[in-house]
Amino acid sequence: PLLERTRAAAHAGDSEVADFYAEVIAGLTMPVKTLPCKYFYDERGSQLFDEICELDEYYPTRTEAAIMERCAAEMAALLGPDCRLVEYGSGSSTKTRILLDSAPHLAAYVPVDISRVHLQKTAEGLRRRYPRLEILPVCADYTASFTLPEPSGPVSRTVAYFPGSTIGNFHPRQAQFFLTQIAQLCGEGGGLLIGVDLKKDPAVLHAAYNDAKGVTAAFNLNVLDRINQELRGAFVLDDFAHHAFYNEELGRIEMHLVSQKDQTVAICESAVTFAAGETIHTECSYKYSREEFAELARSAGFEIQNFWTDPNELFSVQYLTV
Ligand code: AVJ
Repeated sequence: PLLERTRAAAHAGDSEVADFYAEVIAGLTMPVKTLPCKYFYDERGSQLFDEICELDEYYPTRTEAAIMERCAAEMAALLGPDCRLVEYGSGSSTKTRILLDSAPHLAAYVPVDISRVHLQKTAEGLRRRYPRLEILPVCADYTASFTLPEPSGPVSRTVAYFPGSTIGNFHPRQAQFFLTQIAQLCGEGGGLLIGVDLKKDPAVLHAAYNDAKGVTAAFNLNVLDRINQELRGAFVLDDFAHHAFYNEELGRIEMHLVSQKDQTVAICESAVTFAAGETIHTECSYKYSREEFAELARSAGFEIQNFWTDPNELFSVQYLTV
């Protein structure tokens, strides 16, 4: 049975399945059922996310890339020579390349990612494209503390890069804590270049998370399929529906999976009961006004140095210093 396998895996030092199982059961036995959004990103989920990024309705990816294209030289100048650039979650190497193309004098580029496979691929691709750049990958959960590798040459400052508005997945308290950790890692004279999605017309937000082709729905439902595959779950995907809406009071998009009937679903040796209409909360995506994010940054020990946005003020890239 799975539990024996997971125990064996945990014993072998690979506790991934055991952690997944523990978090799924913990989340689904809470009064308001939840699942951590990090589990969206298995191979299929990552593929679906890439598809989301291409959708007409999903403005963040292309808007952020356009800001990077337009302002990369200015950003690179702020990093300055001999900067150690640390990317949190090295998934989106497209935006990184825009930055690296403009920043030829880095001390090193340090991609940090929890997925060893992802990390190796990113590092290989970048080594081919930037043969003179020192690339020092770190396999770690970037929300925990990790040790920064030392480049072979001098380091003037350490700057973190956190694109994609992934900060929006954190509750404000967690975001504050996480930014504080980044400030500590970078230290005095260090900085953070971060992509932050902005508050806007709720209709635009609604469309971005309820696309006409149903890709976001498939992305949301995929987490149940992943539980079926990896944890011997028995979810029937047709018995759950994608539901995403903008919670104006809390300033966040919420994604849920709504049970379409009363049902009990087995997951390995556990069973979870759902009432018709009951939801699993699968993701929060917080949106910030310029002022709100400045306040959050200040509370974490940062000061806003630069704020770049697009003509419609949909998205922002911001440079914060310690
Ligand atoms: C990767 C967290 C920025 O919140 O917009 C896209 C994930 N969820 N569509 C976001 C996501 C649904 C995305 N982030």
